[in-house]
Amino acid sequence: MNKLRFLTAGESHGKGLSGILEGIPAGLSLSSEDIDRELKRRQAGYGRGGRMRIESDRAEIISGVRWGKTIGSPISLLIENKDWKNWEQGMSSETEHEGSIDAVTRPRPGHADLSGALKYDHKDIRNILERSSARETAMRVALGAIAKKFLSEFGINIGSYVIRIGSVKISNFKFQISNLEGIFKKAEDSPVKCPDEEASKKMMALIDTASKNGDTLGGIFEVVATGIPAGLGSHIQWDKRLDGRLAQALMGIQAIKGVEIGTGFEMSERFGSEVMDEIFYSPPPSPSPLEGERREGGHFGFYRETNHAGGIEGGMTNGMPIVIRAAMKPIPTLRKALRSVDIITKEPFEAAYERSDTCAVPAAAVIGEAMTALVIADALIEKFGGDSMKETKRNVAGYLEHLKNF
Ligand code: EPS
Repeated sequence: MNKLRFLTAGESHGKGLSGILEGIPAGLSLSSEDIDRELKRRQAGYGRGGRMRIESDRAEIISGVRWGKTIGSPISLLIENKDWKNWEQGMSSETEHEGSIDAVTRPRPGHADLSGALKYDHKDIRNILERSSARETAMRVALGAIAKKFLSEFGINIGSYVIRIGSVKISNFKFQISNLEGIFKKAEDSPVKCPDEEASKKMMALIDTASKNGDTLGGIFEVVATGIPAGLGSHIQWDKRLDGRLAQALMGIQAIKGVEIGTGFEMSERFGSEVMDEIFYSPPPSPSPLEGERREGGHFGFYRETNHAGGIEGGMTNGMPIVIRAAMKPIPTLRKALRSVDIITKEPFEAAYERSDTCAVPAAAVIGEAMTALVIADALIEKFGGDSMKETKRNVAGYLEHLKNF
């Protein structure tokens, strides 16, 4: 069975991040600009701290691409940490530099610090925090950019926007498929990635207040994927269900504590008759759904007028856009003191401050897009296989023809 899989490596203040993506068919056009554009989007966003002024992420393609096209072998990437120059001894792999910086012995509540130190038997929490840091998400976004490029060849597009930061919620907002491009564009123009201008201003003011108070903020973002044919994922086994796979991917982003598909939690408060997406039919466009105009959920005849299910029923895509929401907790590194206990002296103290961000929800939305792209690309490759883009496209076209004639 064909599969898309990836790994990342790298510490936040180490030399850099590396990543390997295996399973992209041969013949996909790919340049480092495709990747760097997404890296830049991740770095933007109001509420970031001093580190973002140091880094300006760029991916170097190490393997898997020749003369602008993938060749079918694993694609590996490198992203340099510019901050490394300040940590060359403190994060060195050489024994001779041992002890060149003080050990971190004060675990920050809300971080991986204490559990990681206990589990890996480290008396220096830096050995945990360097990898648990969200710096690692730069590589996920880079690999996700490749998945996005791959999906765009099949008319699948993924975007995101922020709908809440702290107590400020988006208003003046109605999700409309026909208006999605406009929503994405407005979000891209907002410093907090929120398509509502008024709410954006309030969100920024709240971030300023949090920053002034030495505090931090979380929020909620929404990822939407369009152009997806019915039938990705499967109902036949728990680990094949696409909603479960997406939930894991989104929940696996640092600081994400809740994931919802479609109107998830809200649905649970309503009657069944109010929240099922009723099924309609109108003949598919001629000559072929691939060439004809695509209508979300309707380009193969069957369509829905609502999307409470968020594009997934029975663990399978149903042809409607996939809509996922993820809740990020406030960043746990804060200047405001929190009580904790030193792991060596066992004495209580008020948690030590490390430089950090005030709010990273806009960045998390871009990371959410990347993780969504990697999962959907995996599901597409699993269903259609193909070692070359030509073969995968032929397989997809054959399936779309089947849907049309169903
Ligand atoms: C992070 C802490 C901050 C963030 C970092 C994630 O870094 P530092 O400890 O160097 O100030 O800026 O995010 C990034 C470096 C990034 O590229 O997003 C953490 O502890 O998770």
